[in-house]
Amino acid sequence: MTPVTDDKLLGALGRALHDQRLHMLYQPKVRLRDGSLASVEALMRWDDPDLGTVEPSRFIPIAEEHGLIDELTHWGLRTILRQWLDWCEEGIDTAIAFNISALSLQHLDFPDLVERMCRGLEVPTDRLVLELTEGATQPLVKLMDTLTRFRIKGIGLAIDDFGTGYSSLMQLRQLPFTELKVDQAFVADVARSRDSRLIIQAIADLAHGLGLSATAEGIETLEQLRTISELGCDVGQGYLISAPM
Ligand code: G
Ligand code: MN
Repeated sequence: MTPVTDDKLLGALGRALHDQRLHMLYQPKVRLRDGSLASVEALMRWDDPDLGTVEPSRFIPIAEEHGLIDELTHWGLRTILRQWLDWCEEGIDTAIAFNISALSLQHLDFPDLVERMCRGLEVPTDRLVLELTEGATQPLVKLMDTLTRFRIKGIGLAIDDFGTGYSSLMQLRQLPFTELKVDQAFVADVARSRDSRLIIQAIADLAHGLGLSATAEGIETLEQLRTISELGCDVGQGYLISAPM
């Protein structure tokens, strides 16, 4: 297939949003202690009739760059909150984790907007977890302000892909996160690499020391599952447990 230009992708993304052709998949995160459902992570998917499947890693940066990210975020939030209501009616009461662009956090009224959306649909705010990728994109003080507003409203905050970006331990200590997600690169290596095992154990200890739960993502084998449990992770997520569905 010929490579698609950003411009073409941007146009197609705008139309896909407008025509409601994006959808959401959900991947369970389970407590390693007893296998119970801790939460589900919502993952955006875009299957375009002309372009085929476009990965979020491709279309999110373009949406961020060209001013479509807020619309995408609002669509995502509406979608997961409605999904939560459907599940609730079926008797499934789970927290839903949603990936947030650092750009969305720059709007000071974003926490209020999220709360209003929850209220509007009568979804308790404590059933929502926002996953943020590490990396300082704005001054710590401002980030602290925004994140604290979320926590006051009862919304959970996970730091995603931890250990690969420029993780600032200072940020981790100061910001009010509730969950730390060990990047899947460490999990992928866990059987072969003593270093990765040491790092996962250290991250899990760090998380617990700071009062956060530690989640390992990208678990694909039984051996990885066993090892990350032994290293102290609380929650697991990955194809072995369930692919996004
Ligand atoms: O950045 P974040 O951790 O939110 O991205 C999760 C991505 O990883 C999703 O695109 C999801 O489909 C993918 N994923 C989920 N479980 C696994 C897994 O077990 N192995 C691999 N390689 N990818 C996974
Ligand atoms: Mn995530």
